[in-house]
Amino acid sequence: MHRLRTCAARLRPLTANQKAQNFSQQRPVAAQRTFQPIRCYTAPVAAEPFLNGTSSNYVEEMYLSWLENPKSVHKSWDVFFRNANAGAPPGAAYQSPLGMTVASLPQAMVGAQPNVEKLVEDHLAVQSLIRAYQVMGHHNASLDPLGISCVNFDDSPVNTGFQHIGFYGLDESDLDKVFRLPTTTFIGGAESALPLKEIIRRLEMAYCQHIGVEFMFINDLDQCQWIREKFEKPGVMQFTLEEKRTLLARMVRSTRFEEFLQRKWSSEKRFGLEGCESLIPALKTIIDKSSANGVENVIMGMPHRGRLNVLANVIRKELEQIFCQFDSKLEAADEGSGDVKYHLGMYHRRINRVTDRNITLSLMANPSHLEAVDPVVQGKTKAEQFYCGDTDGNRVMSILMHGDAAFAGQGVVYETFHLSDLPSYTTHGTVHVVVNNQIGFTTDPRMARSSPYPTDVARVVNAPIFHVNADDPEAVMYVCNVAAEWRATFHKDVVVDLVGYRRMGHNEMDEPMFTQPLMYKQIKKQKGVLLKYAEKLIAEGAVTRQEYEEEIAKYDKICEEAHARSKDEKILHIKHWLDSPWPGFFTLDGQPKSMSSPSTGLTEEELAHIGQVASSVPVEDFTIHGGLSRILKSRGEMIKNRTVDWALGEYMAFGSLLKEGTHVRLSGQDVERGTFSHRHHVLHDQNVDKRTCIPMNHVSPNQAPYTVCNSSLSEYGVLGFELGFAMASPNALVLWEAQFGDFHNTAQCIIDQFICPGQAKWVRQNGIVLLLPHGMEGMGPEHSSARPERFLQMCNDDPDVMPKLSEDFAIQQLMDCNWIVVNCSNPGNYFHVLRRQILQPFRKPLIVFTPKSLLRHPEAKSNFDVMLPGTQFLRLIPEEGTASQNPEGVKRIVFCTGKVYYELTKERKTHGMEDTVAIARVEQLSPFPFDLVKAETEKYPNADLVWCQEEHKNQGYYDYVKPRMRTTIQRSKPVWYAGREPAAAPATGNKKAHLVELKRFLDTAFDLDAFKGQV
Ligand SMILES: Cc1ncc(C[n+]2csc(CCOP(=O)(O)OP(=O)(O)O)c2C)c(N)n1
Ligand SMILES: [Mg+2]
Repeated sequence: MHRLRTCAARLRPLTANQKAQNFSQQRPVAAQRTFQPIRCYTAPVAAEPFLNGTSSNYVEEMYLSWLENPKSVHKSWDVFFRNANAGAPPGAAYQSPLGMTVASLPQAMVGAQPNVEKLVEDHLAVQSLIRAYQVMGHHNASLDPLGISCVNFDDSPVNTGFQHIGFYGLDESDLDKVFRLPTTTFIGGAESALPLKEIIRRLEMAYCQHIGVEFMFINDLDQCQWIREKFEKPGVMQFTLEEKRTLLARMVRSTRFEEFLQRKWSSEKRFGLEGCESLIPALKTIIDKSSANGVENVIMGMPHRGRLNVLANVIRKELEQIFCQFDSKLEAADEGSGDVKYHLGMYHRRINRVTDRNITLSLMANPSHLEAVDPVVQGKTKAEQFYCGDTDGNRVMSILMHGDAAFAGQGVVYETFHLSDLPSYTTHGTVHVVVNNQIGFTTDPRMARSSPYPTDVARVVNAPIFHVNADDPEAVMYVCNVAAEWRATFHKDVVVDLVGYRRMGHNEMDEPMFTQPLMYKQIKKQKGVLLKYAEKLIAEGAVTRQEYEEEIAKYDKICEEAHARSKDEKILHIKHWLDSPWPGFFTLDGQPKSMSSPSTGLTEEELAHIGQVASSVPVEDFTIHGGLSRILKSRGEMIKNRTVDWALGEYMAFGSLLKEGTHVRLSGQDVERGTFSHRHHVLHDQNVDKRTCIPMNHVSPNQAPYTVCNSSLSEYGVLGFELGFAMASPNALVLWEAQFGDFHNTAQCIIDQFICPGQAKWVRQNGIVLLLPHGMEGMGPEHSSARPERFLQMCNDDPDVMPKLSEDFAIQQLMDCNWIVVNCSNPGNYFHVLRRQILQPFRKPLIVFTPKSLLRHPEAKSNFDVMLPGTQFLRLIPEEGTASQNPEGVKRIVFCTGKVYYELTKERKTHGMEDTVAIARVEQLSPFPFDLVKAETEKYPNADLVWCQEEHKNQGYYDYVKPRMRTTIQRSKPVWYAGREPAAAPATGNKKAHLVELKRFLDTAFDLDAFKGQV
């Protein structure tokens, strides 16, 4: 009704001035023609019988057209608009035009003349039909090369096609009638009206051939128009001879590569691309087009299927390097476990032959875990954009490939999509290509997803989805061109769904007929896409058979020659498969440039200066919350007293690194303020909406930028993203903080598959920092444990071997480990370990169990003295009190880590045992400080040894620490346990039980007879 009213208002008589304006105006473009509510609702045109709510749109179309050219509309409408403009009273604007007899009408209009209402209805029907094609045409597209389509639309009616025109109130007699085309279609090309028959034919061509376009859910009119134009305009799908020949050559390479591997290594797994060979020209098209649009760096992620082919024919890894991977006698030259050939990454800079521009292509190494690499690719892409100042993604982009089953099934796909438009995480559009072979291992789509297409997940971010029959390489090339252009134009994600099949089993050894007999009978009959395309081009005269055969022979020869060369390769260098080189960071043979760790301390002035920034508001006229003023004031007091609490310790580390030129990025849920409201890195003006200030960016004029960003509520996606970000450069401190440490388990795949073994599998270092709030504080089973036992269990140091204690033992140990696990008991040590992460000459992941109650604990503060030049991170903090004065008299050393230290010291005081019990804090759990534990145990010859932890016995650190302590003391004494008993849950939900447990294990720790008689 609203639309009718605005339309009616526009039909009011125009003044002479308005008329002049209107006639001289261009016809407004669709984007501008939004229907603003106009307040002239009084125009009483509702009395015109045919101007009902649905017809108003159509009438308005005609009216605008009539304003431009009165002859462009039917004569009856011409009369009507003239009358209406002349101010005809309601109900009187329509007159049967004189002279419009049946005989005088064009043939197409016969029948319509006496009934204008019918004419309007028919036009509306045609509009609905056009819209139906745009919305649902893809249901009728011929997407499946096998013709057995597995897409299930729940029998929803698809009312397109000649046979369904009755649904719209049209019939066969209307087919030759000419209808005006609405502005929401481009099928007319230069024509503004077409006979219905032609309208349908063109819509069928646009929407129901080998391309199915899904886009009408996008809630942006410009974007919809853009897509409509790309697919509806007559003649868009035409290619030059040159383009066709290039496409054929690419198909030859893609197909013959797989055939070559099959011939040479028929019993090796390679997860070939047969049935979806057009993936290669698809990717090449996206890259060519993007390169032409200015992209210089493309970062890709993909699963197993067709990976070797992508390496060979898209990234252009030397073929001999690929072929030699099939040689089982090849010896590994690098340290570490390495990985199978279809997981390795690659980095290559070359000239794009089509655009003649430089392009860097990298394929990220990935684990078997499907889709896990998606956020990692995004993070790496974001970092590359960040470091080259590419704020809109014009120079760096990502391409993600997916399997159909994995794309629909893996939640991380959704998590990654939801990062796509967040300011601190967007990569300004990713092109997704789904290798949709309509099967996942042995499972049919019907059993693998509840949505019609595997791509429906992309709809949540309004990404257009282009389904395309992979057996039509030209259609594939076309949609890939459009996808690349879409990204360049709108900087948003887009999906290409390449519908093909899988000629072999899941891998080349697998028998698919066990489970998909009919599908595979059909596949066996299916002619290969290369052959089909070659025949098409030969028939068209685009190539001769001889040229085609020569192209094949040429590529086969390339393969054969590379194969011969590959036999000379005796050693496998995983280094050659590095996806993220760090030029200049290592020596030429990949070693650290030095093996010393400089002091991580700062001068008094630097500490005071950063402290001052942390306790003030560095911009004018900025009103902060009263509570925050008090926090800043108390920070100021601490700085005056040369002390830091946890938040200030972190501030000192970040601020100083930024000042020294290291980018710092802290990401995670609510990190800007801090889950525990201790951080406050982003200040909010209490009077101006969205006005914020980040004091950390005011430390020094030439400092590196500080990024602190609240993330989406995702762990898997966001941790993967930050890991990728940290991959791009060694000169950044990238930290991910879990809201509570236990939530890291929803990102377990990133931890287990990438962070822990990344260097061993892919010779690639990474300095990511995980901040995991941890501690038993009576908060129940959740929110208590960051699961230290899991991280420690995955450390690669040997519990049973006492390492050689050389001078550079500490740094050598760090160099050899797979990650560093720490639990700092004071902010000074936290400050040092963060700075060490950047100042050490290599990069290792750092896992930090961070405190909760210690954030505000009056004793958990550090003096500037422990942060001055010459000071450093303490891997172990020995007993420094009374007990250390008279070591002979000490009866027990309690080793512990983290917050329980404060509970132990308090209890010791209560028991008056300061001279008989020493307490040592293991701050760096892994790599284990064998040297310092040894020194501490040797210092107290008469003491028994206790490991005390607040966690349950089967959790926490005990299982990791005990064998290493035993090795340190050559098993000369037992290592007793004081802590909670084994349990299934990390903590009790009952506060009282919590306190009883605490008292019990503290009593044990200070009962010198507790372990008497035990062996
Ligand atoms: C997270 C995860 N779960 C299970 C597997 C085991 N797996 C390997 S391939 C595969 C089927 C994948 O199907 P699809 O995504 O369609 O790719 P296709 O193999 O068909 O190319 C499965 C289930 C895996 N690799 N990763
Ligand atoms: Mg599949």
